[in-house]
Amino acid sequence: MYDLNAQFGAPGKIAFRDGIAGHPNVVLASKYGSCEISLYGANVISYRPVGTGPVLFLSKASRSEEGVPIRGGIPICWPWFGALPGHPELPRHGFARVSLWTVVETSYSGDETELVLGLKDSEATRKIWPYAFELKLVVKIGECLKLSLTTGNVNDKPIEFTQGFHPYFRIRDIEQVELAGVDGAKRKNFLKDTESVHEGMLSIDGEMDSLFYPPKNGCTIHDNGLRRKTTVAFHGTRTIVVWNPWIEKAKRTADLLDEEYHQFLCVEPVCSVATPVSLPPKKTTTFSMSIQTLID
Ligand code: TA6
Repeated sequence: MYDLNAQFGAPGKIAFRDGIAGHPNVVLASKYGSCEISLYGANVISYRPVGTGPVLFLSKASRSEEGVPIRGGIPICWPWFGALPGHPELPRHGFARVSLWTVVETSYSGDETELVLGLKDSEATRKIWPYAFELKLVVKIGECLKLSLTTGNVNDKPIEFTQGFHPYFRIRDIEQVELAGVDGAKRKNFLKDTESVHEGMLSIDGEMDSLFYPPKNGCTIHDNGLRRKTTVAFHGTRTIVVWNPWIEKAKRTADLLDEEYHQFLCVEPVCSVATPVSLPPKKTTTFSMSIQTLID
């Protein structure tokens, strides 16, 4: 830990400390607020702008174990989102969220503090996904929280993958929130296997697991309980998954307390769930998201 603070730390801006699954966490601070990132999974486990409470949810039952994803924060789903077709034996949402990322660099200015994390292929990853790759995640905290995920194809042939940010947004109560930005959006309901066009605001009154094609590259969670709104903007995709497990699925989820479904809503920018990204040799592609919480 001392070495990381000596090499990458900055008093009052960037600090490393003991974290999840026995690996370091990094705390980033700017004049607008702070966030904390686990090197395990490159998961932004907390974000707290000045003047508001925690923006992200972390389950009290989340297990701090190698190989087990963190239940909450912002899991990085890569190189596949959901299940990998034809491979039910492989972990959902890929292996990036259960891998140990390395610190590439840190920096700060008057307004923003930035962390760059990296992940490359290994013997373990090549066993389940037989390609070389270079991943880079940039986390930037300023007036909003920005994440950008860059995939580098270091092979001499194209690679195909899907990806997503899977943020757990903390709310006062699931029955007191509405999602704006999906009015007129095509919707694929994964639970009923139906397609429709959504009209108006989206409220949650049961298990929700749907893909939406919002007309603009952003949507806003209005939390009437906490009287705040969280805007999620996304670039490099125009699709989001909205998920809440509700009562029964929460009970079946080992690393979630039965009543915790009340306290979060997942609004997940996802990239090419229907048709994978095809990245030519030696090229890179970047997919990004920004989050801003304001009093509503
Ligand atoms: O949020 C979409 C989703 O694919 C849901 O179907 C649900 O499985 C959720 O992700 C959580 O997945 P996890 O593997 O983290 O339990």
